[in-house]
Amino acid sequence: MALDRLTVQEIKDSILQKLERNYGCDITDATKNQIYDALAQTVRDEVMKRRTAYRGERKRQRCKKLYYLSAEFLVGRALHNNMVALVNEHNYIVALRELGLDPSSIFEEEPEPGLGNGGLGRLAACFLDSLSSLHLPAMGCTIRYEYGLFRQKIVDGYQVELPDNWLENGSMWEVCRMDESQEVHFGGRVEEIHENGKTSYRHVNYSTVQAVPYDVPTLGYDSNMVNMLRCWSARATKKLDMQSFNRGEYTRAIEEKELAEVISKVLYPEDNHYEGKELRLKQQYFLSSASVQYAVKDFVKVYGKDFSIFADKVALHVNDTHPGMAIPELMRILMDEYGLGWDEAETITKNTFGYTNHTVMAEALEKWPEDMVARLLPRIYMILQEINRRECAALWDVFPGQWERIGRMAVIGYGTVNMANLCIWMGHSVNGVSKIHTDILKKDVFHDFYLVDPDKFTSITNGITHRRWLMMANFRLSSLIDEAIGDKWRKDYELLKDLEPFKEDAAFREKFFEAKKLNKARLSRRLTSWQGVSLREDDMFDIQAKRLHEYKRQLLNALGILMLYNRIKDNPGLDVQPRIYIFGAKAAPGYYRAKLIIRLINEIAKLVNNDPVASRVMKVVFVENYCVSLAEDLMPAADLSEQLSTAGKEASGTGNMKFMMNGAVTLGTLDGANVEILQAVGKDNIYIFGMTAEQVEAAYRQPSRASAIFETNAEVRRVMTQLIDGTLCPEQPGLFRDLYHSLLFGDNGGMADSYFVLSDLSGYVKARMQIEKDYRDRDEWVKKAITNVARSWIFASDRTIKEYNEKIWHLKEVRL
Ligand code: 26W
Repeated sequence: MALDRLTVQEIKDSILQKLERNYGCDITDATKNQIYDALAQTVRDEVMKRRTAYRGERKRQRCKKLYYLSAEFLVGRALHNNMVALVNEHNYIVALRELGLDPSSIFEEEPEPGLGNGGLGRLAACFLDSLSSLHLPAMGCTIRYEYGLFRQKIVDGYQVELPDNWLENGSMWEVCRMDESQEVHFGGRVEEIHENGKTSYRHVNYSTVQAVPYDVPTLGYDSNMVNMLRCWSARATKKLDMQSFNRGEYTRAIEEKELAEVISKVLYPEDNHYEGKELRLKQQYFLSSASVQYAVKDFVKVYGKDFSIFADKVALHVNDTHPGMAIPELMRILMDEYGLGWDEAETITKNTFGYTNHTVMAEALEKWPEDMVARLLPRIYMILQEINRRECAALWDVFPGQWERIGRMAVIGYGTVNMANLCIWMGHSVNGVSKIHTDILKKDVFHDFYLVDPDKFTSITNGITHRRWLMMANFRLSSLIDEAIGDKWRKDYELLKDLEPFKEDAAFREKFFEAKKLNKARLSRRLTSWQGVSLREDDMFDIQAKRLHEYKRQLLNALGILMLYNRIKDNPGLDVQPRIYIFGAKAAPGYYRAKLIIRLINEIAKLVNNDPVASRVMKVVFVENYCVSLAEDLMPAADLSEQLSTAGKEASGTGNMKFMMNGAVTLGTLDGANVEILQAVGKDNIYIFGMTAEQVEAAYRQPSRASAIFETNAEVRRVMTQLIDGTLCPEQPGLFRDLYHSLLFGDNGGMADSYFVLSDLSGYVKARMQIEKDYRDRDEWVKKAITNVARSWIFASDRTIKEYNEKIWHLKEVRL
């Protein structure tokens, strides 16, 4: 049963009516924000109607439900996306135009919820979108951070962080469910109780934080299926303690309240870097406990206390180890609240949990100090100890006498609680996010566990939702695809394949090229209003957009640009393809070197853009505050996608897929999903350079080649010298000494150039020169671009979710 779509007239009437009712104004005197409100309410009504139609259906059909637990959900703006899901974008756009409004300027009124750092959070959002569109029952669970990821300003070339107060004016899309609040307990101690020959445990003297859920509906495309993203917000349970307040102890009364509420105050801005902060552990347990308590209650409501079928009806998935405390939490609830024995609880838990690993960076793996866990979560700690005791005993049978190995694999060892070990040991499935990443997990990071139980390990390559990243972000290309192959690909992503033959059609190629150019113009307009820079639409757009990290090697890109600049200065007649180099990247606020690289890029931009000769063919732009909505403008405008990570370090990457789907050609290393992009498009439609993961591994065991490269390669020597001779930032010639030093000598006793920037620089610049040449053959280039779009179906998150479902979750579709 499909619900009717609103007509243009109905949409206009609804907007006008809401303006009148809510604000007592009409379209002529309404502010943009009021219009956004009226429009968003109209769309929300339509989404909620579908929610009502679906409501209760999953329970009636007694279907299994997935809880996808993730400390981050980077959903992006909802308004336009929901119009697309309602398959009514066209009518909405026409209605807005007929009211004399510019749709995109209304969309920009919506604050973007920045509840994630990067890849992992955005992946969770794409997954929920696909789950809904595939009619699979699921709930996303996360934290409703009052402050999302910081907003980035560039001041004098440096990154400055500003708070992201995205909830300042409330959010249109969330529904508060006070009735489903949960209590989460911290601190206190555990009492042992002996009764009728049985031992049980009681947690006492704890302090309580209330977890209040705010649900955000996620509508499936062209369907009535709505899955909820549940965002838990922390509240003090006790209203202000009026007695102590009256006694004059104002500050203590208020302090207690704030201490509870600080838990959901702010998202930690570190990406791929772990620090054992107590508040972070509190956040993680808060999310885990509230979500699992709810999942169990929801199960009991439908199925009663027959826990033997729990794992058939509930799947819990931990997105990286951050919500891993959900594992002992389920054990606790089953044993302490429902009286199950250890063995039964353990079997259920193991059959319920799946775990995805998203990084092999050693500094990102979570290990909590044992005493911190013991103090903050005493009952959970007891359970972890027992898990550990049994694990070590079991491993002793597999690896007799191998204490060192068992120590490495232990849930508790060397004074820390090792979260990855917990998630692997206590779950039924572990997966990597690309083929090469899974291979590295099996061979290296989790090799010991792989030996014990190889069947537990699977590989599922990441994906992105083509609805947001193609249909919504790139309507020009999307309508062109409709014209060529019809619009069935929108529901059935595999049909994108059918686009491939159109690369031989000259008229289609021309239109494709024009669409790209219009997208470049759109980006240019946005950047003009954003930060006052404009771009030439005829130039090649070369973009690297992702978090700033040494392993992602923005430095390689920057040094490559400097090298080309030198070549042009030496030879002003050099025939080069005009190109705009665009960077978008946030650095973790405490990551000194990453921030210095941002400064370097901005100094290179100054040098190049102000040079009369170089600026004719080069321009360097650092876009401020890279976020989801900026990505939606960047990807469709790109000709070239820079994916430069040191091989073996990037688990998958998903930006690479977004660029590809929008017709950008990849320049990348054999890392993460780049390997599979190469497989999909063939070597003529991608540019691969640099060391392989095996070569990188071998190089760690050899002395560094950095100084040899420096000594033998004059061009490398020159750019290196420019880092410290005042070419860049003459006022502060020593500014980039740290970068120079780390490349040539390494950090305190470590290896020089440990991310192999110098080793890969020549190969990188060579590949760039080849691209120069190839780009000028427009026909051939556009053919490559079309091939990339057509074969990007492999990287649709619908494909990814189908694989998760077949291998791990086993959910059934709920159809009305
Ligand atoms: C505890 C600190 C911390 C914070 C975030 C450690 C690790 C993370 C994330 C796991 C980092 C992350 O986002 N990883 C990215 O996950 C993407 C989705 O699978 C991959 O595409 C990226 O390659 C990976 O870097």
